[in-house]
Amino acid sequence: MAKKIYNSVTEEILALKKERGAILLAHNYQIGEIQDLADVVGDSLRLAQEAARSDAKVIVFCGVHFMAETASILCPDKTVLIPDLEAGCSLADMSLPEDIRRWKQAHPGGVVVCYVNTSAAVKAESDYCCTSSNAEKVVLSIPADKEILFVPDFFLGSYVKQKTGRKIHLWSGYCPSHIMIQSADIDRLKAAHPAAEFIMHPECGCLTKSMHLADQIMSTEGMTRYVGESAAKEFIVATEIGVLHRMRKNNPQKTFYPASDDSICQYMKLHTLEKVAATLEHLRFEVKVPAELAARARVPIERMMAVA
Ligand code: CIZ
Repeated sequence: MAKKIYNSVTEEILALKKERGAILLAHNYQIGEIQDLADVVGDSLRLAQEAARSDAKVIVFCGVHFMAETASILCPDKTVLIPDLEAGCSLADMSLPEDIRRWKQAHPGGVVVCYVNTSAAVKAESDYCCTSSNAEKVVLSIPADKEILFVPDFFLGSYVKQKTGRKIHLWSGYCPSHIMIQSADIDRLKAAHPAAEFIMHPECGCLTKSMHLADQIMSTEGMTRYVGESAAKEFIVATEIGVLHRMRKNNPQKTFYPASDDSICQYMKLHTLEKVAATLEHLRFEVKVPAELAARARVPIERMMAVA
């Protein structure tokens, strides 16, 4: 059959989405063009929940691999597609299931809390999952006499340790995009924009040095909500720069300064409109977590959802 001719890639995506009965989910760190076409833009948890809630049988997930896995775990009957299979996560790659097994052996009785930025295989070895928006709540829900093994993000773990005062062992993983943000960037921007509120993601490598300067430390979902509600007119935003698109779009009267122009996740930026169109046309590339692994990985995710 002859390939249909479309006037633009946008038109092609919208037509194919309808034809396939698909929804398009975009993470807050996606390029603006993808966010603008998405049915839902959000953090990984919100997107996985939307995937589960939706009637659509096909989910095009514009985010990184572990996020598509979480969607597949929560909706095993749906087809979860990712436009570029190379869209991985360096932080998620910093912990492996065998690391967790060894860590648990070294700390018998320890409760493993894994950040959402982990593979399904690591989640399957964990007791609780958490996101940056609920990590504190998840940790506080664990009996106070338990030691906690927090994996893989060192900075989020340090923040939660400080906030909760709990005995937490930290893994030494980090997000290469967030560690691009340095304390010197914050000092310079605070001096240049004294009226701006400074909002910071807990994955930031400068966390411990700049934490006392932050007006808010929160997840990307928390940030996008907060900037709409705050009376402030200017914000210094310390996270991956993709999130500024939604902030600017929803708040045209406000000004947003990225804490660092270098805080870019190259994996998130692998998805393009052309690849989204190809995904819908060929129904490729599926991310499917095998049933036995998914059943084990679902346990810490559901515990997190029950708490948060
Ligand atoms: O859960 C997510 O989407 C991540 C990794 C960060 C955030 O704060 O949204």
